[in-house]
Amino acid sequence: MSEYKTFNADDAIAFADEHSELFGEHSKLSAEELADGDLNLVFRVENDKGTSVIVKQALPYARFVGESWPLTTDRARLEAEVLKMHRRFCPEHTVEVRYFDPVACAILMEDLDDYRILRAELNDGKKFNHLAPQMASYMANTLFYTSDFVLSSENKKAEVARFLNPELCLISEDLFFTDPYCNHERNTIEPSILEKAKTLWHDDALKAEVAALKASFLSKPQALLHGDLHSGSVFINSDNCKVIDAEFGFFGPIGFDVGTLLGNLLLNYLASPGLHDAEDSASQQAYLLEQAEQLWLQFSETFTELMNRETQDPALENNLYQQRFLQQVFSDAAGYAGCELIRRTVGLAHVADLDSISDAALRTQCQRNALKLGRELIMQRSELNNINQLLNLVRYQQAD
Ligand code: SR1
Ligand code: MG
Repeated sequence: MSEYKTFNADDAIAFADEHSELFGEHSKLSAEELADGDLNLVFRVENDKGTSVIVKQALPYARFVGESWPLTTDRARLEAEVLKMHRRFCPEHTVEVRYFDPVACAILMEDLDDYRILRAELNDGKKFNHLAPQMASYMANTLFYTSDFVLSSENKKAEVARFLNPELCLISEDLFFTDPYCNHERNTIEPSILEKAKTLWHDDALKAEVAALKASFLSKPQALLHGDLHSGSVFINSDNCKVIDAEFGFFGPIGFDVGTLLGNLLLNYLASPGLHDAEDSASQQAYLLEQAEQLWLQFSETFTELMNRETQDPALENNLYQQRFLQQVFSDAAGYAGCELIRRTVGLAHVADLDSISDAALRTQCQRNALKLGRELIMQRSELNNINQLLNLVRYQQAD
């Protein structure tokens, strides 16, 4: 392809045929467009034997808003490069990129057709005990091996530059740290919680803490993040999890990935009473808190082992420093989890966990709980010494 053109189904077939050894007979291929939801065009291309691949193309705008929101197609390169890098360090839990075309801004990747999106599974009340250990392993490996503990100073700076992602970072900066705390036209706020949302706009103590979290997001290039590790970016089945959709990746604070995922477990926890009957909700909530606990414990255990064993920089081998580093990641993660709860409740990009609660009064109560817990996590993040203290905050918080 000599110039960028938006793919139709035939283009996706031609692209898959040209760049995949799995196929061969063009005439026997079919393509269906999948709903990607947010930003891109996604096709599943399949042959008559049921072998399939995914073709994902970046559009020059944000798909779910429309052409009025232009967006760089270079995000496809960033996504392909982040996924390749993460797959180097955690092949089990990162989707495989098979080919990237920089002109078409299109990626050919593994089809996870025997997996389902984690968010949909959790909303259906499904439980997977491998979720926490596998995602902890994904985060510990991808984040440790792209950090200063391993990369040389020179190489790290080159990698930070290679993964600069200003346009997509700006989206996160606005949607996480700015819009929910003012009367922004991008926000979607249900009338029943408008008064609660307005209290955020005038909460200076909270806004000071959110400013500190934003400053860290802007200026703490600790590791190559996934950058959008919510439960819609994780595919799961009865054995395994795989992470997709890394177009928001950049070098940022490790706690941002950990906190985004933790925040999504907590969003599902808070939505649970609106999605299930009392007995099922109690059981789902117990499962989610156990996963949240294990996610942090296993992440910190693996990260600690890696720091002990694999640190290359002699100064960073210091044990006390390493403990402090991890404690800071924990408090960052608590804060970013809080931001995720708030922005998914009153910001632009909501989640089905809360929005699909059909009983309006219950939905309002769950949304209020999300705002309350979000605030507590942000405000108390530096005083929380361990995951049990954080989970107690979750268990015992009640909305006013
Ligand atoms: C305009 S993009 C809105 C949201 O979708 C993505 O998946 C990110 O979470 C982003 O904040
Ligand atoms: Mg996405």
